[in-house]
Amino acid sequence: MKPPRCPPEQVAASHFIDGRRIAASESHIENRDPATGQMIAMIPEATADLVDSAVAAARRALNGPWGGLSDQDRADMLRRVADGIERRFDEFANAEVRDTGKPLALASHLDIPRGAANFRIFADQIPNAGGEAFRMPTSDGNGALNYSIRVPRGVIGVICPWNLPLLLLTWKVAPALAAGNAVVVKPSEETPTTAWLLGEVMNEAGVPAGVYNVVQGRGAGSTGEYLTRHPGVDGITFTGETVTGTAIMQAAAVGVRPVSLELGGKNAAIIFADCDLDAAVEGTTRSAFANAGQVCLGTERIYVERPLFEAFVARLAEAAADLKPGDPSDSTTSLGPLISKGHRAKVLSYYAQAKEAGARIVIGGGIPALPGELAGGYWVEPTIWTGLPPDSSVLREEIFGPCCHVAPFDSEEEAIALANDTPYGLATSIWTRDVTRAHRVAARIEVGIAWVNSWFLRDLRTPFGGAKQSGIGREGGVHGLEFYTELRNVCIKL
Ligand code: NAD
Ligand code: 6OD
Repeated sequence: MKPPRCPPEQVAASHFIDGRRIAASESHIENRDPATGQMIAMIPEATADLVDSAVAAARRALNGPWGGLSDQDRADMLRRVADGIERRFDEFANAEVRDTGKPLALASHLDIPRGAANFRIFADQIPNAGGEAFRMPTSDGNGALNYSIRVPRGVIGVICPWNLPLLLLTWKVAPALAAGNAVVVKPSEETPTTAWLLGEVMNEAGVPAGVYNVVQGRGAGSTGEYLTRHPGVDGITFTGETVTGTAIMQAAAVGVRPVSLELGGKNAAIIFADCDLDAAVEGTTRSAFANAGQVCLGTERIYVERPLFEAFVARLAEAAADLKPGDPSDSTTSLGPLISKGHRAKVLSYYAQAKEAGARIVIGGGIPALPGELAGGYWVEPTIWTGLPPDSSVLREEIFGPCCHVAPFDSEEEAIALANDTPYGLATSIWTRDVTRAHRVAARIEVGIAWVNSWFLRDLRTPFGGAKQSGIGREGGVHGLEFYTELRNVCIKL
């Protein structure tokens, strides 16, 4: 099924405020198809006044029927939203492919199913949002009952990136709504469509107007900043680059609003010589190249125990050579383009730096030749390097492209030290048949998520988030409740 290359009026995402599509705006942003570079739509950009009306709509919803709903009613609504995404599955998948250029197969297996699953998992978590209660003695002998309840935080500003647009947006919106908040979402300016489509699904599911609002636009100096600086926003949840997270934290400091930050990574894989080589190659190929390397959990640094080093590099290079760039809607395509011309320039600058620093380019390093209209897209070759010094910018900075560096190690201690030698701390994957070693290493890697003999294997009830400069807070299961609710201590003298 080929996603339509529609005329702009058919695909133009709009703002969604108070249950209604708002298309008008003073300025617009070009939305280009990353696979071809062609313009597919003009997206309206929200002004400060429009952001203000979205925040006001969210506040009205909190003070209206939404605030009075029972937990069960909210859970039922979230399940209807999940059903609605599944009913319009193809529409969501095609929109995601058009906006991101990712292969339809990936959007259909990961992004859209997770979009629906996120609403179901957090609907299931609502009954677990209880507090605690204590009987305490008092001097008059009557005692007191001291307990805590969780109350919604209020209006939540949700700022999302472009790499997994629906997945990451719903990963925030679903728990926010489960906890009884109202949201104003700003999707990435690169990927505006599924956030807007979700507004229609919210209406179909009976979610009251104003609970879910979308404002389209850019970040710094524009819509994103208007939202994060808005005094009517009670908390900000953000996924994106660490440098942007720092700016958002500063904006949130005004008014002492809490933040939840899921930021960048420079993730390492550690491959021990006793691993199942086939599984390690398959897992590492996915972790380095899935979504053209544009996954925050992706592996850009690979450390292989020396006896396996040459064999591993050869097998990884074979797997990378098998990746097939092409029309994202073709079911045989396994590698999409990068998101934008600007991002391709950034990734290619690291390809140049690796070359200058004397890396051995095992495979790739350039731009693939693609036929027809695909020639105008933002493609790069999957690339593997060896031989870079540990202080190379290529090994220290997040690239966010389909590329990785492989280096040998001689001891467990050395592997741990290499993996930890980064300001980031999001995820790692450890490949070994020695279970004791797996536990030992997982406990010492400074990350939020350690996978053993797997990658991106998720039980959505578990905590997700980064250590060090990869973030603040945990999402998932009951853990996100820390951010999406305020704990209120009630003490009743008996
Ligand atoms: P980005 O930080 O450039 O942008 C993310 C969002 O923030 C966009 O919607 C953007 O418009 C907005 N924004 C930018 N500046 C802003 C500002 N000053 N105020 C308010 N909003 C602002 O990130 P990106 O390029 O869209 O995404 C890629 C990055 O996201 C990578 O660093 C990746 O590692 C990270 N990421 C992290 C996770 C995670 O879970 N840790 C998940 C996905 C992506
Ligand atoms: O699986 C998730 O819940 C999650 N937040 C994934 C993030 C991927 C980053 O690109």
